[in-house]
Amino acid sequence: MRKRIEIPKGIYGITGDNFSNGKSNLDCVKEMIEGGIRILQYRDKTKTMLEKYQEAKEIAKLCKEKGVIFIINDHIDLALLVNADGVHIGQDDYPVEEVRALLGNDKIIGLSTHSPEQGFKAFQNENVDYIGVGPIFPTTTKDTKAVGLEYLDFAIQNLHLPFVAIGGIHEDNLEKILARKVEHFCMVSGIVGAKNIRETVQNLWKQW
Ligand code: 3NM
Repeated sequence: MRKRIEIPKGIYGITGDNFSNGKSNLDCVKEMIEGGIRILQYRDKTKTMLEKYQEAKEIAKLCKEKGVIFIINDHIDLALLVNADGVHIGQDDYPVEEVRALLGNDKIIGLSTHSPEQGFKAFQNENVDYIGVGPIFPTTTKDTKAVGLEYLDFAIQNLHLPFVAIGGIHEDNLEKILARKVEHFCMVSGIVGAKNIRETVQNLWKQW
């Protein structure tokens, strides 16, 4: 029986350079880390693999120096090449077992889930270290329909594995998430799109 690898609690940072007003992913990451982020996912849907490799390598180095857990979105090969701490995959990516076989037991695997059924299946799979629960509110960052707070409430009550609340979370609805005392939450555009990323993250910690 594999024991799940724990992920740091609090704010889970994700890159999103189409929201960062021209700031590079690396610069956004620097500011997020200054703001106190302890887990960071490299997510980029526009660059070539070579560009992603070059950028992720830099970010991996920075995360290692700062003791920040570094996760790669989608690309298992890239995660291995830059020696990331793990990968985050979606429902349409390779099966979790295959990804686990490639990565070994010591890497983190996160899985996006969008329904109680998907969440429950992930909970029963010891190869999944944590799941994403969302999108809770409508978002333009990902092309998936919002599932609402109902799935988050289901996860809180039934899914005894770490989960990250994600999707459409901004200052104006954050209270609905924090009131539920979630252990992990994520904002992409709300953080990388902020004028001052470091201060925004620091304020989020205060509110959490
Ligand atoms: N994954 P924002 S929602 C990357 O539900 C991502 O799995 C989601 O971005 C999921 O905070 C999402 O800008 C987008 O809405 C989150």
